[in-house]
Amino acid sequence: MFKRAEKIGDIINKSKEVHIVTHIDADGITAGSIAYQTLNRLGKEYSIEFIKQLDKEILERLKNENHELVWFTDLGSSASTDCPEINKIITDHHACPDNSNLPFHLNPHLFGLDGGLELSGAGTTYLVSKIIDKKNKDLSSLAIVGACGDLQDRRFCKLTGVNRDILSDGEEIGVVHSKIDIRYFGRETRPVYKLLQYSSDPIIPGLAGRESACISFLQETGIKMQDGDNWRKWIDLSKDERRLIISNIAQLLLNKGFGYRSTSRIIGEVYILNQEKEGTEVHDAKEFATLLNATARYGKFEVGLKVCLGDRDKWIKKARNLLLGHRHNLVEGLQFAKEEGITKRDYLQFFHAGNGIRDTIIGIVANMLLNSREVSNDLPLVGFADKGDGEVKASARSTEELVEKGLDLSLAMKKAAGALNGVGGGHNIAAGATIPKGKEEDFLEILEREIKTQLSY
Ligand SMILES: [Mn+2]
Repeated sequence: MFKRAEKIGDIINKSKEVHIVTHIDADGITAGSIAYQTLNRLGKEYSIEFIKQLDKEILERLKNENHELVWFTDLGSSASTDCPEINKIITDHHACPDNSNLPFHLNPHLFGLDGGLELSGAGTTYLVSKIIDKKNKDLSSLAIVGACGDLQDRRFCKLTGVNRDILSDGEEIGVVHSKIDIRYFGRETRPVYKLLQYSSDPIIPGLAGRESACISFLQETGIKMQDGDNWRKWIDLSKDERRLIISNIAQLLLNKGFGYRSTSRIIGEVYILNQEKEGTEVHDAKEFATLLNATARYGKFEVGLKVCLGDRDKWIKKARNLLLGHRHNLVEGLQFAKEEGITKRDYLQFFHAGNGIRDTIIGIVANMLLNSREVSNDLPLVGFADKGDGEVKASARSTEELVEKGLDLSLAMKKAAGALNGVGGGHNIAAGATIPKGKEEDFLEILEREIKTQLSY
């Protein structure tokens, strides 16, 4: 892998002008930012664009734009053998075809690693950046944010694989550190009762989704929720208070018959960006990733990019405003999907949001639903959303348990979409596809057949 990264570094060094093409999610934004900063420091001529997915039209346009070099980050692996006219390099971690082991292509899957877990798009891009110049080790913090954005800590409640080496780089130069703490989202910026209310993985029985129950729980535990007019956040609590809450949550889970496996998931590693101010969205890697998800998914590419490049003034304010909208959209989206209703079939469950949920956040909504108490998690969940222009986006989300049983959504979505003249792919636990509108039923049928085959091995 390092040889391949070196080779790609050489290609970059020899080029004068490089155009970066990256994905709109948090991993894509951090990956693109690492590439951007790397080229900036090399004094290259460079530009960047953010796209939802790489399709034939975009490839055709890129070909006509005649860039000296195109650098695909957090995408491009599925199209690595297409359009040889484009002089390109790829640093991606999505599933890739067997014949794509090419000198300009860096992807953990080509080297026997699990790209869904051990290295993200930002991490893969970081490897090239670091090989170009050791000074780029400061960008390791962005690679950690990217890995968290892609939930790469989910299986072991901590980052593993090459992600661990990247973490070591960051710790070595002091830009990031890890610690064991509660894994729920919002340690730094949410009132404690909100952190409990939105808990998932594991869901806290009786508390998740219930604001007043969370408030009573904290009162009964003897935790002061406010400090003057301010709501106390998780980071404002004393060690003893934190310990007490964690043990009471564990007790709740055990009383409800949850086993050690889910109970132990309450705590795990969290990642702190040392140079950021405590209590801001960019101090905790998971919260940073969510802030980024509120930008490019809504077309506000520049906002995410500037925040990654270090702006803590005008652009982070814009990002915070977008985050309010993003939160609102997620809550509405969840509500909308629940009202539409989830249809269960033999090997999958699905909902169709039509125009009710943006195609760029349908995957996040599907994942939140699958982790909520209202939806069973024994079947993968597919969410559809209209994209316009006669196309429909399908986002599929699964669980670690199903992956362990042999489920590979990337393969299944690719096959089902391919059979209908669409495109699909991603990771075994999370994948997406674009298909012609009106073909949803056919798509589900093929997808279901494929899932059945995978699970029966
Ligand atoms: Mn990614």
